[in-house]
Amino acid sequence: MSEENTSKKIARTNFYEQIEKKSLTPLWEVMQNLVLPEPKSPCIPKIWKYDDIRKDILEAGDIISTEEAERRVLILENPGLLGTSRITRSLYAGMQLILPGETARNHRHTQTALRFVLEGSSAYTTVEGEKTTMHRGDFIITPPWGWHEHGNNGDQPTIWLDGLDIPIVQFLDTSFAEHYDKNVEQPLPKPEGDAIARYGSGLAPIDNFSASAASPIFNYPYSTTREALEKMKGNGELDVCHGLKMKYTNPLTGDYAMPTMAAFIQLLPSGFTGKKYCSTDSTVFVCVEGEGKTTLGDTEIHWTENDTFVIPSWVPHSHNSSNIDAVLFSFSDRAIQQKCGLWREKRYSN
Ligand code: 1HN
Repeated sequence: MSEENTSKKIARTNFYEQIEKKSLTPLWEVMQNLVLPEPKSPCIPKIWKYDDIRKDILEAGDIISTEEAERRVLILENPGLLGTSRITRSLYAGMQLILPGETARNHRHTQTALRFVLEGSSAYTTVEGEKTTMHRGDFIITPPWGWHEHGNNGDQPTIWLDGLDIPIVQFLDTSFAEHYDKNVEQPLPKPEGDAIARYGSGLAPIDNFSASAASPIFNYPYSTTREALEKMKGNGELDVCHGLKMKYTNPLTGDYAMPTMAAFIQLLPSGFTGKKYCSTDSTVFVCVEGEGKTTLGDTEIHWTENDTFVIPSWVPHSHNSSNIDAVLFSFSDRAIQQKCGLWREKRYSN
């Protein structure tokens, strides 16, 4: 180093020490880490095979009750985000088990939750005074600050995937939570099925309602979703990257069902070979039906029923189904990204 450069360096080091005491720090030393030319997520692509983790979730049923745990969940923690309880930088995901005869008590929090049911048909969740039975493939939401509790009246375990916007709420320092009176179930002023009849039948109340932050429909049953996909499949062109991909919507606004998170369902017909694609929303996928693979450069993720996998922001990837139709559920933070004008996607020509 020249004499001039050495003295410059010393002057700068001294200056940094001087300003540090005043809680000042030079932008020019960190700017390239703050403003990247394109996204570079610490999130790592990863698959959780259901066959493998199901055993662990059931074993958790032997070692802790819902009463002790509040919610019996194994967090799907991204290996690139260890110790943060995150599956992507902005999202939390976990596998929840509720055993026959159990309840998970009523509480509410500012975090929005979604549930995607993987197994069982005898559990229920109650959201804001309406109960709904949980069936495989149902997409269920809990709005921010909505009361919710779960139970299982049948004789089989029920397992579902939870997705919450916990890291977003953490980042904004807006977490509030409270419990209902211990061991008291919330009142049920609405009969089961009221929300879907009132808002999910192409109808809406003519007055005395205002669109809230989340969709008034809180269970989007798989039976309806699957039938719609089947009907649309043979009609119209498929997207070259996504096959037939639809978003779950709030019927009152046409927006995503939740304010921060977006959720999707897609059908890849048998033998579908998707084109390469990337988007800024790191995405969690669940294989609902069929099997296939997602290719990311040299990495291949092979998925089958109930496997959960994550694709990080801005990583090019392509989906392929096998010789049977595949259905993928997915969720991401696209809803909040789009509201902030941040979301981008890129389609590759090869
Ligand atoms: C929660 O309320 C549930 O209600 C699941 O099932 C997972 C993770 C963190 C905070 C609250 C539930 C959760 C959660």
